Amino acid sequence: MQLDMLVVGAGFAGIYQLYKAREAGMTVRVLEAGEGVGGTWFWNRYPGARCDVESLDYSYSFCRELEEEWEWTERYASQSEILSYINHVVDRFDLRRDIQLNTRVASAHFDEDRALWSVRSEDGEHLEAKFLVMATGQLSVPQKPDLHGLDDFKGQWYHSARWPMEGVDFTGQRVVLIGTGSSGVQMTPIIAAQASQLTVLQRTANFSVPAHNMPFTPESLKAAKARYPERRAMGREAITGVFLNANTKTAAEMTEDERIAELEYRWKGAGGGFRMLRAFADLMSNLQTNHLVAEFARNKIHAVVKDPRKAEILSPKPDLPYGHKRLCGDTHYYETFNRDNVDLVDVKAHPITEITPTGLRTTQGHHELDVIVFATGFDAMTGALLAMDIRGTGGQSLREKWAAGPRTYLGVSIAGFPNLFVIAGPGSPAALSNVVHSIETHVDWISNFIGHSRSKGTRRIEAEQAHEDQWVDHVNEVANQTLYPVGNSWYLGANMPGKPRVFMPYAAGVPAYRRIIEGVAEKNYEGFAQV
Ligand code: NA7
Repeated sequence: MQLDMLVVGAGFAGIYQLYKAREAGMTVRVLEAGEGVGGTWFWNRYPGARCDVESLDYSYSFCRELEEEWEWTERYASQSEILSYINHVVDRFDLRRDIQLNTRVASAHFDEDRALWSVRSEDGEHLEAKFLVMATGQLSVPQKPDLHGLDDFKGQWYHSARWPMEGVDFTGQRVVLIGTGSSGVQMTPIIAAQASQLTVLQRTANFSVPAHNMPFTPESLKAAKARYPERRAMGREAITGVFLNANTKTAAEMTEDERIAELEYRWKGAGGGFRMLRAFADLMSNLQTNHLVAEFARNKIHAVVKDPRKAEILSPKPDLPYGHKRLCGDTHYYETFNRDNVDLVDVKAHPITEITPTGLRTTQGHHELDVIVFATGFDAMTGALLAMDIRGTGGQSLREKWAAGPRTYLGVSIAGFPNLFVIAGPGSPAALSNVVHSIETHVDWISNFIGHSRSKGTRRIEAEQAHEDQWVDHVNEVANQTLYPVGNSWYLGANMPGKPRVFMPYAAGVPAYRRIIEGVAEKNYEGFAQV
């Protein structure tokens, strides 16, 4: 079958790309590996799974009626509510008929003579399309440590990103949870409330801020919706694509009292979550300012966690800048360590040595267990793309091209891979932003470019190598002016053994990025060969 466009992935990105392609009168199909739509929100069903961007922002903005009719129930939406929303969008715009579920793409090869992408699924189905859009998500391939003995474990084990549909009942169980990123931080209080014993294995202490999640009342939702256009406009001009009431002053421009008041505001009710990252204008560029915020957070942990040993383990070390890893937004995470049935092990100091048939051993001792939960994250940003055998001109494989790290032009296009686009790809600010906003920006831009190409009758549109090289240099240059490229975050691929250490997102922020890609479009898509 030959189509105008094939889209891989039916999460937020693939669904909107389908909508736009349909609107442009193209023949289009979305291929999705899961048995339902939703991408990351389909797979990540672990207890407590919740978005860390507010629901009013973490939603499509392309349709005012959709914004008006959908009733979010909480400030931060749960996984199930987001999945319902996505399904609502799919049905409301009659998109389901062009989404093919249970179809995992194995390969995509560019046929140069015919200027077509030839795509095969793992089941052997073959499809062809002029344009191929990768909407495969940044966090879709789970990372699970290869622990000796797991196959012989007599209990159950689960990964946060492949959670059983029917859920897991931890009542009366002895549980070990490995990993303290967002997934681990969100799960901990919920598992602790059910399990007879929960032991959290932490490798690196992470910064977490109370999310202050709360239900909307009919009045508060109505009031928020009345200001929706203004809210969206503020989000577009915010560095993260979401309004976080950024402080425009640096820490040095404020008095000690003002600094403390600013931090307290962001820690307490009106603040919460990512607002903390906008406490000072120079938080991510000035180490001294950053230390101030980190110290404030460490003091908060010590104030909440009664056992000084646990508090110390939970406190991120001073050499790790605040926000270099994605900040977590929690609900009673630190308080949970005051429970008698919750313990904490520093597995950097006492590494895991093996899984035994009845438990897990660290260099400190053996834990008898019923359940192991891996909240160990993802092969982020490149994992899903490199899982497929993608080949461009001259048979060049993407795996080879990206062997030393991902290279894109503007985070959407790859030299040597014509008519292929990546939504929210490496080299774009998506991972550091409200990703739904970044997705809409990309899909609109890609759709305009494809419309332009179709109206001109060009066969191939493709990033030029020199422009890609310049962009990669620019992304690195910007990253090196920040405190991000420190530590072992998934932004750097450093959570994956053997993955090249490259800072993948574009750190100049959403508005600066949008102005660049709009400028490129205005100059007849500068940096792209169009033949
Ligand atoms: P993250 O944020 O990548 O967190 C994974 C956690 O798992 C992190 O604490 C890791 O420690 C830990 N980890 C990974 N491998 C191991 C091994 N081998 N041993 C012990 N601990 C390990 O993934 P999440 O799913 O929590 O969140 C991903 C994103 O989803 C998040 O940023 C939000 O955007 C939503 P480390 O820090 O690497 O030492």
